Amino acid sequence: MRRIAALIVLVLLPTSIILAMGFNGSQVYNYVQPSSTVYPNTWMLTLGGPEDDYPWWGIEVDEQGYVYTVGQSSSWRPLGYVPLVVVKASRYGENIRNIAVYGNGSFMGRNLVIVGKTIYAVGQVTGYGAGGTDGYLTAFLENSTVKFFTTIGSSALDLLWRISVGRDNTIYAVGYTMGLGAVRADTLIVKFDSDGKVLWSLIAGESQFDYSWGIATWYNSTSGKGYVIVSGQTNSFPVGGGYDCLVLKLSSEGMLEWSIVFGASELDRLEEVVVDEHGFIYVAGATYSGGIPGVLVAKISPEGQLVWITSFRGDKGDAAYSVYVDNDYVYAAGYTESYTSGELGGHDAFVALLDKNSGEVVSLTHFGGSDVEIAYGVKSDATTYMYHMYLVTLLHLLKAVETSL
Ligand SMILES: [Ca+2]
Ligand SMILES: [Ca+2]
Ligand SMILES: [Ca+2]
Repeated sequence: MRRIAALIVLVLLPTSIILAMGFNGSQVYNYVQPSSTVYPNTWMLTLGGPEDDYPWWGIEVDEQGYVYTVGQSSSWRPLGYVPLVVVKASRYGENIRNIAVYGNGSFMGRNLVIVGKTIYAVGQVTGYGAGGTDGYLTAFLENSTVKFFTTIGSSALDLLWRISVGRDNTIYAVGYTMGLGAVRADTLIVKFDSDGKVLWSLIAGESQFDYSWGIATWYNSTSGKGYVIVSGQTNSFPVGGGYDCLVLKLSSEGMLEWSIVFGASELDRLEEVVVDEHGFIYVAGATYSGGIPGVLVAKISPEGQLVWITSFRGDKGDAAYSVYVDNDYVYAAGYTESYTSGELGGHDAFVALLDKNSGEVVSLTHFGGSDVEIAYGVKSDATTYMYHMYLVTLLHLLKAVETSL
């Protein structure tokens, strides 16, 4: 990375400007589809109204096994604007609580983490901040108390896409900016304390478009050093052609440790990144061939060496949006048009399990109906050997699925 610059950019707003409230499922369409012969050991929760309602990348499973996702609703607009919506479900698929965070602008809820009882969410907002679309971080409780709301951005397009928790409950967020001194688009990384104060922020990129979508943290207990890893795509540093995959590793102080770019001749991009307990990095995204995407998953050593790359594709489009790692497997989730069968539709969500050491695909499960289903997030609960993923259709805010392996 030839150009990486620290900067201080923030616009702080009083927390009272935005509001939150709970609502129950009776105010929207809401149903749980129980286990069936088509999907044994599976539940599916759908929440939404007559307009478009989306979940995005965020999925969390807390210590009690409750599942949380974040998204936005066009069906339910308290002040006329799209709110951020968090949906809480039990591990059996019951809708426990829904929380809307709203104000005089539209909130896209892209990702969330839960620290103790506080829900932290990032995304992009209009009507607040420095102009146009800005990124934001907000923290709130299940009882709808907003703890803080911080925007970050410029008069141009700025957004925050994913977050990760670091040591001492620090929050790292990643997105991209087209202002703040960026050349075209540049990666934007921000570190906040647990009260939403910006500790540092930086942009990274070069002359062309540089986007980052994923972020993960890792603490090396031997050295006592913390790290943050970011994944995305760049065409400022072409190695294969078109966009190539980008991974940056920085210290918790925001100093660049290393960066790598890899890819083939067409569009290659990385979405999410996770780190295992030994500091190995797993990324998932898409690699195109003949204009058709295929699934891309890779493992990278703590020193920045590629350990393995697995890509698989059918004759139609397949891509991953999410990756997770536990003691046994790497999980990649996304959508598939190639690996569908039977009464399932032509555009289904999938979860693939890969061997951590070899990258070999151990299994692939797909799920969906006749319409479009996409898995945007995946988490596993290794203690009971279940995995959770959530899916989206055009009309449904949440479809969470739990399936035994
Ligand atoms: Ca802006
Ligand atoms: Ca750039
Ligand atoms: Ca490429």
